[in-house]
Amino acid sequence: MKVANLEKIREVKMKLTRFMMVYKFALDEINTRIDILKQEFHYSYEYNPIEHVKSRLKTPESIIEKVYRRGYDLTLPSIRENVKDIAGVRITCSFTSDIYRISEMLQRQKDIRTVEIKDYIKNPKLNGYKSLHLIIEVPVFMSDQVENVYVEIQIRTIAMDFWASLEHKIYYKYDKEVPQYLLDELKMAADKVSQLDQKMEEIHREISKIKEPIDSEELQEILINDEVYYIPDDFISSYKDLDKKAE
Ligand code: 0O2
Repeated sequence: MKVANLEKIREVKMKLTRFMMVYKFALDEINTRIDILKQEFHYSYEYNPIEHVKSRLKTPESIIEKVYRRGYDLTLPSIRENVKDIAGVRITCSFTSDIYRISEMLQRQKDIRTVEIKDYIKNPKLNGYKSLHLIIEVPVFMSDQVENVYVEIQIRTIAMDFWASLEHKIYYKYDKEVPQYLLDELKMAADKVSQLDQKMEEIHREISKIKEPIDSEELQEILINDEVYYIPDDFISSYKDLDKKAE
């Protein structure tokens, strides 16, 4: 390889590394916020609405494929403005109501700007695909400047995720030409997924009405990071005063 070419590769590599790094930081930022929401829910309500979180950076090949497909300019400013899913996070929840709860909690954060919402749950795709997609913009504080970075967040239930993973595999197995009978079967499976999600939500609502028997000793314990903190009686007897001071 010619020296001039090596120089060019080095320069592209440097520019692309810095470009991609910012998206990695945006993912770190969002993952931390999701983790805080998850922990807060766990401590406050003893309930975890988030089953798992996965994040990924779009590969340079996949970025270029989208740029060509959509006819964008192959420059970094154009990619930054047009390809809004370079940083992607997928949140899997237990129930449909959790999806909207998580989505609102994220969008309410003051420094997050909601750019776009695609609600494929209220308006599923024709093949049966369901998921809530948000494009948000999050600030990333670099050493010399703040960069506002687009992140795509997909939020779905475990059942929706199960369906989407299988559909994705089938789609690529058949090189995007899936036989009609399989498309029909997938659509039927998607309807079953919706029924299952609805049923699970109903059962969840029913069981959350049931109050568990309370042990007062245990109730006076706070468990944080596997550490048990005991609430002194004085805190409880002066609770009203404590509350007033906090107002
Ligand atoms: P990857 O590797 O998952 O990121 P486009 O990005 O141009 O394809 P658009 O309109 O910009 O499409 O975005 P949209 O509709 O919000 O969907 C983008 C992503 O949602 C896809 O990313 C998939 O992850 C998921 N998705 C959308 N429709 C379907 C579907 O019918 N089946 C499945 N399994 N997933 C879907 P990418 O870019 O395809 O890939």
